Amino acid sequence: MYNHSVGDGCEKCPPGWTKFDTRCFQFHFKERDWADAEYHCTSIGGNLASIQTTGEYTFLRDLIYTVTNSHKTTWVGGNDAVKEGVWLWSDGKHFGFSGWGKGEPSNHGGEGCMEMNFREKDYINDAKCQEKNSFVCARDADTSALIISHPH
Ligand SMILES: [Ca+2]
Ligand SMILES: [Ca+2]
Repeated sequence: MYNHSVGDGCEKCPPGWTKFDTRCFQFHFKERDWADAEYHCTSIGGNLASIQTTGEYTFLRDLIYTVTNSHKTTWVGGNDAVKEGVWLWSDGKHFGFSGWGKGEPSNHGGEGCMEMNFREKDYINDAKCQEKNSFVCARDADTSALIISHPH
């Protein structure tokens, strides 16, 4: 099943991924620590999701709610595990995010990984990377199909 939205190009997502803007997203219910979650995402051609816009954040909230029927706490791709206070996205995109929950990132007890829906709230938190959460992967939509099926 491909999600093909009119007006945003011809990029497609593989089966099981949901398209938003130019990327494809996939929620994983199985709880893993942050590194194992990122490793799993790379094994299927993506990374843990970065959050580039408030629109993407809202989309992710909705996606998680649709899949789990709750605002389940979920890993996304931000971390400052390499260097305290220097937040990076695991997909290499520039980290310009500022939508943290109040008082976060708190680095409480050495927290280094980003989770959304902290305590099922509309709240982005830094948590200990060893904790196990569901997670959401993202990858670029496939533009090769564009060349084959939609020459222009
Ligand atoms: Ca930290
Ligand atoms: Ca925190």
